[in-house]
Amino acid sequence: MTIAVAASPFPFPFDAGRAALAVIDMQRDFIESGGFGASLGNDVARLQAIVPTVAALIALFRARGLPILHTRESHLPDLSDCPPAKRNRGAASPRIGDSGAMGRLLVRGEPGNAIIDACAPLAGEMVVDKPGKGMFFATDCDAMLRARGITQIVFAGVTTEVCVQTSMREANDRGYECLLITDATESYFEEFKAATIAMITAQGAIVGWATGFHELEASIA
Ligand code: TIU
Repeated sequence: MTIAVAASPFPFPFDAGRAALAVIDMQRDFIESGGFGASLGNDVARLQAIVPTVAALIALFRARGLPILHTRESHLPDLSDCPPAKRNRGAASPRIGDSGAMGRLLVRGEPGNAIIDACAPLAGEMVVDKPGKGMFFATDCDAMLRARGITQIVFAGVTTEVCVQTSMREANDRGYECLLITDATESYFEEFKAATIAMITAQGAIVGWATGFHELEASIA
């Protein structure tokens, strides 16, 4: 059974039996000072503002007993999964793998690579480490979701135009229906968030749908 959730560009046909929440990269590396995002010169305070809404969205899915998948952008300590083309990018030093205030930047297992406490996964929830910006590249995400019968993905997390949008586009091409929760995602650049929402919903939901947390909550709570 589907529930019509008010969304742009038209109602999203939410089916609780086929839906999962993907929480993208709510990690200290992007949200706290001293992490990877801050090392690139970004203002991490913008991202901190959405934490309560992301936590509420996670709580909504938990209350409904619906599956949740958390991702972490991370690299192996030997950086064998970090191509030089990625490591050498970015005007600023330090780079991925260098030491920062919360350990080595964007390296798996380091304090800064952890998901923030407010969004921490519970036992039984899916947690995926991904070396790319998209959640499907070099991960088991597709198999994990298909094994659970998931064909719809509700997206939250950071950053809107980088890892969230890349993951949403990857999901769309794999046949998933995608719904972005606009107040549960954020960018370091206000204009990039707005542009992302506009471009994914354009052309009749060419990549997917967008709605606010309260619209989803009102429909499925
Ligand atoms: N820099 C930036 O905006 N984002 C990333 O590098 N990764 C994610 O979006 N997770």
